[in-house]
Amino acid sequence: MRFDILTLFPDLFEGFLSESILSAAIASGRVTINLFNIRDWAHDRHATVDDRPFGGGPGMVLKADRVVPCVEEVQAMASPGHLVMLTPTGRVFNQRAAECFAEKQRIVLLCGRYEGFDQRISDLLSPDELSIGDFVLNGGEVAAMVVIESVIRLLPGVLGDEDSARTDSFSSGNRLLEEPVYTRPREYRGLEVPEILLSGNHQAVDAWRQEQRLLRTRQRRPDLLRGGDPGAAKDAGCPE
Ligand code: 6GU
Repeated sequence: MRFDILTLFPDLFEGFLSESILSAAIASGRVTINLFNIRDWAHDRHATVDDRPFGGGPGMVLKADRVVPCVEEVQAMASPGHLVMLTPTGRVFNQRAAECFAEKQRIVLLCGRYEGFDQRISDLLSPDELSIGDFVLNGGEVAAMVVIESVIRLLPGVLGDEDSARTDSFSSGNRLLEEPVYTRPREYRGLEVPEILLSGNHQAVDAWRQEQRLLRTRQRRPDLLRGGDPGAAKDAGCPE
């Protein structure tokens, strides 16, 4: 799978991409990641990528005449990828969208900064506009890392334990939060590991775990048990 990242801050990705699971996925050839600096498409003397918004107001706007040629040239380097624009005004990314993205050959991630992208970038390129939640970041880079990490860990051979990704909370077959887990020591600061986990009775352990998942979900995320609130925000799901 190939990712192309278009950003004004390619250096932000260095530490992220050198993390062990990601760098192993890259080293094994399962994943290729290319970084492009949008500023390289600014050919004026000051390498301008942004400008003041028409109509006034705070902040700066990313210029269409820098971003559009950048996306077009990067897309033309190979069979065009699924174009994702990271923006707080997009549909909300979720595990279902990650599962869909994991089926794709190539994803192109466009990261913005400042007040936003000139609207004509979306009008011309029709990207899949994605947000990672209802909070504001300084730019799309951290959101792009969220997308990349959640997708790569679903690719075959990337995680050591094959079914650890499939049993995750929010994966297609599982709409419950995960149960509490414990490891040694059996007692820490007066807190004991639940007796049932030490019983050696696998059936009883499985039953306890399932009950804990339900309890936790009912307490913390009752929305997950209602199976989707019709009034809720539009989430990303599967694009086309
Ligand atoms: Cl994708 N970008 C920015 N700037 N802020 C966000 C976001 C994206 N998702 C949530 N907040």
